[in-house]
Amino acid sequence: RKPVEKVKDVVAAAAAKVADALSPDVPGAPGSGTPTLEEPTTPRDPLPPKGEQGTPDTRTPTGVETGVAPTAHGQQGAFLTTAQGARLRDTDHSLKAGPRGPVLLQDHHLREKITHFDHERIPERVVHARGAGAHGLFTSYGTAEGLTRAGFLKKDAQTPVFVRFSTVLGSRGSADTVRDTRGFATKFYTGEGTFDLVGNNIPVFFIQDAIKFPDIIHAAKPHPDREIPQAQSAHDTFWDFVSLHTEAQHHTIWNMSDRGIPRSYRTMEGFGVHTFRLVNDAGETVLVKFHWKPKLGVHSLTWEEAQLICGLDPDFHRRDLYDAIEAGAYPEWELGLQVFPDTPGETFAGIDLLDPTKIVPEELAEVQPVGRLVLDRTPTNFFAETEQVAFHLGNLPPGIDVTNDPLLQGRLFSYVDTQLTRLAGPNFPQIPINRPHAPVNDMLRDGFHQQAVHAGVAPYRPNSLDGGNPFKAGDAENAFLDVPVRVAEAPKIRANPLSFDDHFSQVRLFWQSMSPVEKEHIIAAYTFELGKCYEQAIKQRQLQCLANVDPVLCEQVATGLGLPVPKPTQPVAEVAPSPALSQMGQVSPVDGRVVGIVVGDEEPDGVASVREAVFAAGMVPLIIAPHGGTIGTVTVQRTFATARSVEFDALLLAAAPPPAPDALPARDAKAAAAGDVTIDPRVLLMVDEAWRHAKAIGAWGDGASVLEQAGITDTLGVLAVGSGPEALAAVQQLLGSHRIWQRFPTSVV
Ligand code: HDE
Repeated sequence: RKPVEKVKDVVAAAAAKVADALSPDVPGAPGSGTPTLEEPTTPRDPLPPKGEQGTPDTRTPTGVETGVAPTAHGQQGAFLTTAQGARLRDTDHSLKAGPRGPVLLQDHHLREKITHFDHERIPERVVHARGAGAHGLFTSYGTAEGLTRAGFLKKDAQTPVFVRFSTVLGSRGSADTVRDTRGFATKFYTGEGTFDLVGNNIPVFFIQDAIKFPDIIHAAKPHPDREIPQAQSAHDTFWDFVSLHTEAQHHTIWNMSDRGIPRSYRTMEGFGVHTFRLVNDAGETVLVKFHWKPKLGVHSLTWEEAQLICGLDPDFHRRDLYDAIEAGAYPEWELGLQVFPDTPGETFAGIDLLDPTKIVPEELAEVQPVGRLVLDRTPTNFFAETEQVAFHLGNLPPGIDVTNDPLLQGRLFSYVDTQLTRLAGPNFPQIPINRPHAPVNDMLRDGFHQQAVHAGVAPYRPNSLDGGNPFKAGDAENAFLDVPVRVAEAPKIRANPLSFDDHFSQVRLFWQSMSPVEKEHIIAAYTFELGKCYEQAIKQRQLQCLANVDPVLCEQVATGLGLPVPKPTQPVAEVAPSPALSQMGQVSPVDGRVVGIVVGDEEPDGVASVREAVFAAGMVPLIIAPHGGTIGTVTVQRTFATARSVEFDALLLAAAPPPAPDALPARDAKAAAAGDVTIDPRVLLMVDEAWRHAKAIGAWGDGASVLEQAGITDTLGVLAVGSGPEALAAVQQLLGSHRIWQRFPTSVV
């Protein structure tokens, strides 16, 4: 007999012995009688790539095709293999000496599987650890052509991009809706080299010099002893630092405003923060600040919503981004530039353009649109793309250059440095998400995780052995130009320009530009955050800062804290407000807004057509019912057990569902039994919260009686009307203004 058949006999005999040896009371063992779930037995073809998603670029960093099929590591093929491609019979049992062990060291599959698993995690980002990303396309209007030679800003140029949004303070698993600054980092894969615009949703920063970055971050991160609080600035060390290091006060007031709790990444502005220098074909330069303006307007959550969502849906912003893209409501921003003459003083209207704690109000320098960004693709793999993407301010194409902003200069060092640890070595630009789309021909060699098989023997210049390659490019070949700006002749010194000493005038500018409702929110935020501090001295010191900003702000926060109102230590600045800083008064498109529709056990009149109409308006309808499944012809997306008002931008009530006693807490069940409550209390809570958060509420048919029982008699933005379409039309119009602002109290300011 052939040896291979003998082996098969031996294997079969061993298997039979194993089966005999297995104790029948082991679940799933032959003879145990415990049913096992059936697995598919026929291999199938690999799954096609996710809709519209391109395969990773397989070019080496030298631009040469590797020839490796991009799906080779897709883990979607029919047969399970080892990392080396050997097919496997079993991945459920380790190799043992008999069924009762011990496990054998020679089990290479066990060791490979567990060793790889043991090393799956990489260090999270030291800041901006929590994030979500998406792919998209940037289309240039050509309006910046005269200012820069950058090809991606030429008319109609289209550039693929990857954007990562983030919070700053929290760990990778922290909640999305905490009060914090948001990162807005964009990688433009331009044909002339990658351009990374690594910005935030707040146009200023806490510090003026990069050397203070470890200080502000150590102060803002959780306390080193107990590692709490997570993803919060409401604690002593943060307020200790910002009240002492008063250049942080401008950024801080933005955090305390509604900007610190965005409704969605889609409704955030983005800012490059620093001033950059553009250079055109003629070598002429201008100074610019980058702005992203969201198509949907700038909108925020209320503080109560933000807190509730931290518990109810910690992935709220991430989910919102993915859901919007997958529903076809593609998030969109316009890129704009504030343009300033490149004068030797690097100031504009008396504002130092190198001071990253200052803005230039849009009323003084209009934001000029230069292109449009549309995000239309979610990542295929979170780790490979969103986690491994590595941004760096020094990734600049010809036509864009840096300035002497000391914060920017320090950042130029920090990003690559941190990635050396986070992505384990110097070859992270070769990771698919980081690969430039421009052909690469560098002389960087070797290092951990080198993916390229570099040909040639002379990765040095000058050489004769590789024919003198690679050659240096000049103007004609579009080489990057370090703009030869004059460096001032000055002593070597650790100091700031005098203009950097103004720490309060723009804090006041921001405060003065807010509407009364926004001012109320700012007062409440300071009162909350300082109220969470333990040290009286820290609270008093921060109140001292607020006294330099505005007497009403200071007095109100002091009253909330029960502390005396300090006198200002310097005259309160005279400033002209900048209306562009306020979020109120905008009317925005309603795309992707979420409308909850409450129904009962039976399909109410008009619900199906209202649902269709919500879709047709580009919004997202979610039917909320007493139970899952379907109600008549409509499918249920949320039940009274899973829904909470904070998920919706507006609420429509099409029924007055009665309480379901067994689904109620004891107190509500008692009230229901007594006949005091005739509507499910969870619906009443939803309506109450929607009202409190100033959301539009529409009702028709039986739905009107819910408003009555919820005690909502104020008709501001609450509409009981004759039919579903009428209710929707009214609510849709109100949604354009985001909230019914008049519902917030403004008694104080
Ligand atoms: Fe960052 N920042 N930063 N930062 N930053 C990082 O780089 C740093 C600053 C910003 O989605 C780190 O790869 C220093 C301003 C974003 O991957 C690190 C200073 C602005 C992201 C780093 C600043 C930002 C980062 C951590 C003071 C807005 C997330 C992980 C000089 C204009 C990018 C990493 C992503 C990430 C350093 C200040 C935005 C440590 C030293 C100002 C959006 O390198």
